[in-house]
Amino acid sequence: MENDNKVGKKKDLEQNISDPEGKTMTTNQGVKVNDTNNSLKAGERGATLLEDFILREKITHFDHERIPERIVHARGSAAHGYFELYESQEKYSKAGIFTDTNRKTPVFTRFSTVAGSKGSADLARDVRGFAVKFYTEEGVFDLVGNNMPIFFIQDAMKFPDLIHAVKPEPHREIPQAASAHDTFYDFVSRTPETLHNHIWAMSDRAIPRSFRMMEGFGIHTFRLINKEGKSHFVKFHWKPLLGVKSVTWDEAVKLHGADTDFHRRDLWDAIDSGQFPEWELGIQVVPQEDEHKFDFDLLDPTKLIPEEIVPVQRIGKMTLNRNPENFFAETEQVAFHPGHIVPGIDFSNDPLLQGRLFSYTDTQLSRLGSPNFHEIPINRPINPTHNNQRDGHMRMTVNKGNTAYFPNSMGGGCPHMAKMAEGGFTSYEERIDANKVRARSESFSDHFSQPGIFYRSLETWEKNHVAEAYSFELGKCTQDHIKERMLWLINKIDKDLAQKVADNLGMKVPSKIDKPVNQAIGADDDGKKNEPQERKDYIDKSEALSQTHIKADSIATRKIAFLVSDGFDAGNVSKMKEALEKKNAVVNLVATHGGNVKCSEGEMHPVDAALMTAESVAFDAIYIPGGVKSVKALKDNAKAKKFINESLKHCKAIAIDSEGEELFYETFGKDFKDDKAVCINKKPADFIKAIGMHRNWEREDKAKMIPA
Ligand code: HDE
Repeated sequence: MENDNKVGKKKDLEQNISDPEGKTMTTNQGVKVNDTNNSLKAGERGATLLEDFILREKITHFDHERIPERIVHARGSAAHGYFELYESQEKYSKAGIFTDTNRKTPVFTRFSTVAGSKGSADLARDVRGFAVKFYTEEGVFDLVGNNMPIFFIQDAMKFPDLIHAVKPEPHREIPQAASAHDTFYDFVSRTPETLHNHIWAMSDRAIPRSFRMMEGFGIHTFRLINKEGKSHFVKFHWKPLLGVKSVTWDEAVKLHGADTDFHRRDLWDAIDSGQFPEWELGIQVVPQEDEHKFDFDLLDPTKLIPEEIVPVQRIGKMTLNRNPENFFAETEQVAFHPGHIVPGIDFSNDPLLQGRLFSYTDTQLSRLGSPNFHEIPINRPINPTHNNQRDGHMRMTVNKGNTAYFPNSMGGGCPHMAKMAEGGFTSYEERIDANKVRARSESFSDHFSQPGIFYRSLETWEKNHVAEAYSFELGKCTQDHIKERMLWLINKIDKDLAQKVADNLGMKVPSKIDKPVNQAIGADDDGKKNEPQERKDYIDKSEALSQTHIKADSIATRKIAFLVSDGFDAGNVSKMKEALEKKNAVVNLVATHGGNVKCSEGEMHPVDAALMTAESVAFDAIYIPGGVKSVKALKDNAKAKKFINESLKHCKAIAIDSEGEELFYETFGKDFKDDKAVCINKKPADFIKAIGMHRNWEREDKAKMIPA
């Protein structure tokens, strides 16, 4: 069902799949191996012989198994799927994926964190990468975006500085996958263009519940080019059908220990169980003539276009429906590049995008080791490629003929160049008349307005989380002058926010900072000053920026823990299980012991997780059914009580039936009897509604007092 387009990527990859089932072991040269356990020795206890080609081959290959991890976005997970277009967008673009509604374009999508190493924890506070490779019939198109609509910096020149500042401090390689340290804030506090992306990173968007519950953004302004050669500016969006959901910071911290692979596992399990994640592709289109109609510069990647000003049109849907066969071959070796575009799509002059166009091929040369990385199965296009590029490390293609140049007559002039009518790529002919300058446009100097709009758009619970995140991060910094500069800058975004953070830090919001302003903001002394402009509140709020307004109350794929022990009420459990599974939620029996657990009817049920290995943070909601014996055993189990207290603290939905009440009241539950998401002896439908809320944030202030 996956790819019924002309040349499916699945079929293409099958040529390279190696299945060992029923096969004999061989060396890499195809010689059958009779013993892979013992090396060749001079006598049973003798020295190993150099001639042992089987040992040498095995060890040599092992010695070279690792390749350098990505310098950024090293930690990631990916899946295959397809993209379908709802309606032709030919008025904007001539690209096949945006005009042909009969296509099912194969995609490979990789999600990632940015700062951490390949083995770091999934729940780090960080931006998430959201990179989609479309294998279109006209070549590969990569949309290499993030889960936040803006970036930290405006010019590619500053990328190495940003990354060096956030990565572990170089003298002692601490901290791993965390921005909460001096060097990052030293940089941020001197580079106010970072403030917009930074406040997003302080919000709950930086600790998603799941990759499947995040938005994606192309960030930069790109161009769409139609058949007539007319250009429209475009911003790309991915809108998840499961809504945008996050965990609390306390959960994120606990998940670091409980399940470092939480997001990776979640993506894999959902696809494995047939619950395919889906995103709609949205576009914000701006006619060429409107380029200068905004309060910000369209080429500035630290700015978004509020959806109230230019609505997002949903033009198609991506479904991820197949897990990779092999992590290294596919997820690790996939090479994305914002410069991989097809006719009908083009770049804007965003100076960050322009720099990226260089970086991505360059990095593959050291990461994958050869200019032939496009031949690796996961990277090769589904349409044939022909050109005069030749040779290099690990070349796979066997090129025929004796010409590798153009023009040629000896090869019949082949491969010949494509005419435009045959789909040949031509760049948009933008007129440029300018001096060559190393400078930044004055229109890039507004750093406070959009962080202000973002903050004002959040609901109270989201604002509280932002204030707590700033306080935590700055609380981890040791240098007062860095914290002061940050407070001074936050104050420019929002005075209340700055005051809250200052109170938590036990500091004052400075009315001025010691250093000359230009030093604090990163401008130089050479007359090229881009003084930050004062905040302009050109709009008050944008609803689309708050998670609260991104409605999706489906409980599909949500994990519900049923806390049980022997003797649990069989009737309650089967009624609740049936109702939840009908809505595609995942029910896990979490018991006081492993193996099987006996219900009140005497039947044995397999335990999904024993309490000793299970943590509440791995679940979205909990259910405590009745059953006298079961409840008694749970009452004697400290972990069961911790499980309930933590779930309360994290504002999760909880259902309790019959004798289960006794256990609930032995926890902090007794203070939450009337809570909106606590369902005591209610119908399964009420519990389903409570889970659909994701969290009852109204509970948060009181629940924070639970010392779990
Ligand atoms: Fe990247 N980025 N980036 N980046 N980026 C990489 O490419 C770079 C930027 C993004 O799952 C690297 O193959 C520069 C913005 C994603 O494999 C590298 C600049 C956005 C991924 C690189 C940026 C991104 C990368 C590292 C500033 C959002 C992971 C390994 C000019 C729109 C892709 C690699 C995957 C990966 C460079 C800024 C997204 C070094 C120089 C802005 C999702 O080439």
